[in-house]
Amino acid sequence: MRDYPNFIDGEFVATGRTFENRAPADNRLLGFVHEAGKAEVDAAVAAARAALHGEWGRLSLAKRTELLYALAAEINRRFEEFVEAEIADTGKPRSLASHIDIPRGAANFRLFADIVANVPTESFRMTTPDGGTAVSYAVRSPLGVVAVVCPWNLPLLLMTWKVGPALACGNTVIVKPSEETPATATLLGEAMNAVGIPRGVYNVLHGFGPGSAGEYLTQHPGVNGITLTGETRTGEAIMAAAAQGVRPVSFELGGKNAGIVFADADFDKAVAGITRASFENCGQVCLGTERVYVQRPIFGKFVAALKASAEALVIGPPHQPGVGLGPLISAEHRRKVLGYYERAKAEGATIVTGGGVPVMPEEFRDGHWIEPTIWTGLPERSAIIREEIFGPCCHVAPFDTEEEAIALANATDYGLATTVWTQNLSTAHRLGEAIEVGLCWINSWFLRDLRTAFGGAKVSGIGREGGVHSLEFYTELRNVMIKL
Ligand code: NAD
Ligand code: 6OD
Repeated sequence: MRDYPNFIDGEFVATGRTFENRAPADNRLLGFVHEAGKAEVDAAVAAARAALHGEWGRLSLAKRTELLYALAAEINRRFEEFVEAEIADTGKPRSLASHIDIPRGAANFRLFADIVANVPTESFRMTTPDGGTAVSYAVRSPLGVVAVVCPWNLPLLLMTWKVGPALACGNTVIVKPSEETPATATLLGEAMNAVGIPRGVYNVLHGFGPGSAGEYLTQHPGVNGITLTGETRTGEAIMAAAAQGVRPVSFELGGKNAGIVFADADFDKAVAGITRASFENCGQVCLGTERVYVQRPIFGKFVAALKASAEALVIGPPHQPGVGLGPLISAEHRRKVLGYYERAKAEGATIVTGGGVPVMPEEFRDGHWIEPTIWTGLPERSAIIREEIFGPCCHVAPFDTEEEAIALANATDYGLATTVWTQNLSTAHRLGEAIEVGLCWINSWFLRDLRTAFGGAKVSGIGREGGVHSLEFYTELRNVMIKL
């Protein structure tokens, strides 16, 4: 049984209030999480402010970079512990945790240390009105104390995707992990201490959103900026909190992403790509595809192949070899997803495959398992096609022309990502420009280069992070003008 205390000013801090942490794969009790209240939020903000103006603030960029490299190495040294902690909290297949989540956790520190160490700032020379000369240059300073509010689907990956650039830019952070996944953020506190990151630079507050650590943290006037990965309605609540004090926000929010498959696509690659996009991480990926549009000449063949591919996914516990689909994160989330499964049935969808709960071996009966599900035949106005479900499911519909595919993809309030499958280069470029999203993958999905801009359009987010774009949020840019 583990305890998940808060991490404040370099120390693990228990509180009198705890809540249970259970494993999604079998619902076994993993341990107790210590909920932070207003006093812990005050303490974390004070520690983060002190570090900002103390030892951390005085470190040279070279030393900061060295520490972040050491941190990445420490994550790799304790790789197995991080993998097992992530697996226990999320129930995801070991192959995902060990090939995606934890390696990215380390890479997020290495890469942003490199970028910040190498990014140039602008400088200009000008003739002044009196005929003299002036030179100006830009200086970047840290934003300050940054609140990092995190979801549960890729806990370490998404948390370090924010903490990496924030620390590389010289900020201090207070992380609020999801109440569902406290483990890896807590473990990272140990890694921070082990490599000598000064106390107060990285703080972790556990708890919930409204009426708990999330709300208290984001409302705290000592927080200079807030970065959130989460649902769109959480973004709305946090944006209202950030209005007090006119504090900047960076949001990566929900999606209802379209996959578009043209008749000229490499068929097998498209089937494999959409299978990943719809079912990876049990569909709990903001970039996932819950709406698939397939050009009519290949529609029937594609639906049959996608069905076969979904049915070939092995549903099972994280350590089972060959497993492709883990459980959903919680009983509550499964109730929500199954609600959509019922609704699809009630609305007259054709259930191509799935639609229910699989029978699991006795020891996993209490896990939050669900079948990968494919529907056809629903009208575009259906909630199944309009609302983010965040489960292993997709609706597949036919289209005829490129214009129609673009219109269908754009007919949503969301604008996070799309995946397009075609062998026609011109079609690819046209869709890359026409689809109203932050991320357009062609003949690929979730292919990441951390130097590139990442974020969502419309209600899917505000701002872009990644590469030098992260500096826009995590630093203040000052212009220095010198009259010579
Ligand atoms: P969520 O919005 O419910 O919770 C995210 C975090 O916000 C949690 O730590 C939660 O405790 C906190 N929170 C909730 N309400 C709050 C409030 N009023 N004030 C302060 N904090 C609050 O999201 P989730 O269920 O954990 O994650 C799934 C959602 O995240 C999906 O909508 C998914 O699309 C989105 N997501 C987006 C991206 C992206 O990059 N765009 C990535 C991953 C997940
Ligand atoms: O890869 C990333 O940097 C990123 N932010 C992924 C988001 C995945 C959403 O579930």
